[in-house]
Amino acid sequence: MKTVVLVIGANGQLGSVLVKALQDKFGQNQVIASDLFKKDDFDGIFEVIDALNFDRIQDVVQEYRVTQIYHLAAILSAKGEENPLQTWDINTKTMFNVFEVSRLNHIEKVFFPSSIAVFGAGATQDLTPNNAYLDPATVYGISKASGENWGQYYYLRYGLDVRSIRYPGVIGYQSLPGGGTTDYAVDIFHKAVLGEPFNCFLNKNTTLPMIYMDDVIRATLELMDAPKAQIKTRTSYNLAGLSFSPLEITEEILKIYPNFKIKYTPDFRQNIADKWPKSIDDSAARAEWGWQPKFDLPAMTKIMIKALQSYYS
Ligand code: AKB
Repeated sequence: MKTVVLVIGANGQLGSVLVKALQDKFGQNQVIASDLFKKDDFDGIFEVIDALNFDRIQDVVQEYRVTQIYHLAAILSAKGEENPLQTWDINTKTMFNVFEVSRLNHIEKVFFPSSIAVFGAGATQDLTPNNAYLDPATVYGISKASGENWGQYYYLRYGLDVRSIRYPGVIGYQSLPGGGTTDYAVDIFHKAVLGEPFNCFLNKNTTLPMIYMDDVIRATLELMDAPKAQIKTRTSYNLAGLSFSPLEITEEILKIYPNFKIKYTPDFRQNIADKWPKSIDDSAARAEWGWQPKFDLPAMTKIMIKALQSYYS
């Protein structure tokens, strides 16, 4: 059967880059991008979908004979704390809509992103294992921990092939993050290239797991391509790219912009970051579907700065 992919949340930081990667892989006519509105510069097939609307998702799935769904829409960790009950509603209702539409329409594979936000104070922070205790302290984290388990439930109960990765903070030049605790690590590059000082909302020694965009896109496609028999982890896979603190990324930036200035004004996001892992044990992803990250901090910094220099010039 011809692969037809529906991406829900295609305007987001990851979605906008993933859609292009999927178009390159399957062809533009086999990728349906969707979000609450269409961006003017979007190239390809686009359908407006509010993922809270079950019927609308199902209509698009049936119209295009969709075979795979990537459900990327969610309210992230920091933004989600502004209105906890609404965040829970949106994150879980959209997730159930996607799982139910997928079950009822015999979708071949579903990608449900989870996050390092599923971990809380009960998990060891260094090389956090895949099966660590999950006691998330944000609504986003609770919704992702629950979503992972629902994904496994749909797999065990209905045979729906749901696959999932616990994303670290994603860093790329193509798009901006929105509402996360790791967003600083993208903003800092924009400020450096613009020659502006940066006010960091985390303190300088807050080490968090991050990943460069090319690595995370490749990881997502590799997981979705892996033979079903190799996917033994049906909740979600830990995925490591690199880990660094605001101080360490600043030191890299200073090698290129020696006059770059940063100050630290920790806010409520510091409390969120303090409960997250510092580094991730992703040995299950490595063993079961061959995951290998390629980008370290110096390489990523050079690419980010070069790309943003040409964007702003
Ligand atoms: C966030 O900071 O909320 C996200 C995430 C780690 O899932 N980037």
